[in-house]
Formats: sequence, C-alpha cells, structure tokens
Amino acid sequence: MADFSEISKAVIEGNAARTRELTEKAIEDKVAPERILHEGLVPGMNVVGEKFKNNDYYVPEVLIAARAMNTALDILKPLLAQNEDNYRGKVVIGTVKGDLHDIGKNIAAMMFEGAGFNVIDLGVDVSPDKMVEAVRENKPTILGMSALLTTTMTYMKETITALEKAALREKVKIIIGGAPITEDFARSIGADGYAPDAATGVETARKILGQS
Ligand code: B1M
Repeated sequence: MADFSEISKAVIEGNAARTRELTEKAIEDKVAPERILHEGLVPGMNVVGEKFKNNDYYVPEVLIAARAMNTALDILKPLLAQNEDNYRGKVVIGTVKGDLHDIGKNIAAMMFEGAGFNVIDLGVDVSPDKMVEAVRENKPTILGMSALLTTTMTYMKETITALEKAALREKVKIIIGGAPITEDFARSIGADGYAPDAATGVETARKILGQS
C-alpha cells in the first residue's frame, strides 16, 4: 500500500529523487495514478503553498518543491493518458501572460489527455496574441487558460477580447482555472466555464460540449 503522506513529505522537502522513487514504487504496487496525484503529490504542494504564504518558505524552496512535483508528474503523465477512451476533441491550454506557474496547468492538461482529449500545451507566459494564433492554427474545441496571480488573471479577459477581434471567439469554448479564479470572475469576463480543480475542468468541458 502506498504511503501517501511520505510522497507529500518528499514534495514538501523538495526531495526530487525521493519523490520519484516513491512515485515509481507506488506505480509498481499498482496504486492508481490518480490517487498518487490527488492523495500524495497535490496535498504536498498545498502544504508548500501554506508555508510560502506564512513566510516559512521563500521562492527557492518553492521552486525546489515544484521541481520535485514536476519530476513525479512526468512519470504519471503517460499513465494518466492511457485512460483515454475515445477522442473527445482538441484542447489548447496555457498559463497566461506574465505568469510562470505551471503545476496546476500541467495537471489540467494531463486530466484532459487522460479523458481522451488531444491536448496542445502552449506552456507558460502565453500572450493573448499567442493564444489567438494557436486557436487559429489548431482549431481546438476548448481553450483552457490558467492564472495563479491576481495581477495576471486580467490577461484572460484580454485574450477573450483578442479572440473576439479575430472573429474566433464563437469558434471555441473557453474554460479557465487557477487559485485566484472564481465562478463570478469567469462569468464577468465571458468565459464558458470555470474549474476549481483539474478534474472539474474535464467535467465542465464535457458538459459544455454536450458529452456524457
Ligand atoms: Co508563486 N505565488 N509566485 N510561485 N506560488 C502563489 C500563486 C501565491 C498565492 C503564494 C502566496 O503568496 N500565498 C502568490 C500569488 C498572490 C496573488 O497573486 N494574490 C504567488 C506569488 C506572489 C509569486 C511571485 C510574485 C513571488 C515572487 O517572485 N516574489 C512569483 C511570480 C512569478 C510569475 O509567475 N511571474 C511566484 C513564483 C513562484 C515559483 C516560480 C517559485 C513557483 C512556481 C513553479 C511552477 O509552477 N513551476 C510558485 C509556486 C509553486 C506557488 C504556490 C506556492 C503553489 C502553486 C501550485 O503549484 N499549487 C502558490 C501558493 C498557492 O497556490 N497556495 C503561489 C499546486 C497546484 C496543483 O494548484 O496551480 O492552484 P493550482 O492548480 C489547481 C487549480 O487551481 C486548478 O487545478 C489545479 C488542481 O487540480 N487549475 C485549473 C489551475 N489551472 C487550471 C486550468 C484549468 C482547470 C483547472 O483549465 C484550463
């Protein structure tokens, strides 16, 4: 049986080697990748967030923890993608301009892949123009935007405005997420959906697209 608290601890301590080792061990022990993610890794990162908020951790410690988390996400990614049942549509996803936080966005991307969507990940610090270009080029069914800073969430609205100007807004459904985002904010900027977590992102996409 996997010791999820040990996985959390390894992330909190920023011990990438241990996080990798425990994640691989849990996979060997046939623990579902979703459980490793939601019961081990994410709770660990939540503690890191609390410590950062309380000034117990500073940027270097947080970066080291994020690296440990991402090491494990790289291992889980192909396993979560294996759950793919059938092709449900295309998702273009990115973290908005000025924002370098990518852990939540990476989890959302993995969940979409695992649910059978074809995902194109634009990475972080994606300007409204780049988002528009990616929508024009890839013709996704869903555009997913992530923002973790109150100073960058405004670029979600700017992206929607840019899509309107490019006459592309009606061609794509928009789902947004990230710690400072709320349902009200999503509605106020004209997004089609808001997701408080990555799994809800997938549910919301399915609902918007009329999929069961
Ligand atoms: Co930053 N940071 N950070 N940081 N950081 C926060 C966001 C902050 C809340 C910490 C705090 O002060 N309490 C604060 C923002 C305050 C605010 O705006 N109100 C903050 C700050 C201030 C900063 C800097 C300005 C610090 C500085 O330099 N002085 C700086 C900004 C850099 C920049 O982006 N330009 C900065 C830098 C960093 C690091 C680089 C050190 C690192 C990021 C590393 C990385 O991502 N590769 C980092 C981290 C790790 C955090 C915290 C601690 C953790 C974020 C995280 O990964 N959480 C964060 C504190 C916190 O959030 N409590 C903090 C775990 C992740 C699983 O959750 O991303 O929320 P989250 O994703 C969730 C949901 O939100 C949702 O699903 C996920 C779970 O299922 N979701 C989606 C997210 N996107 C979605 C998209 C969807 C659907 C769901 O569909 C499209």
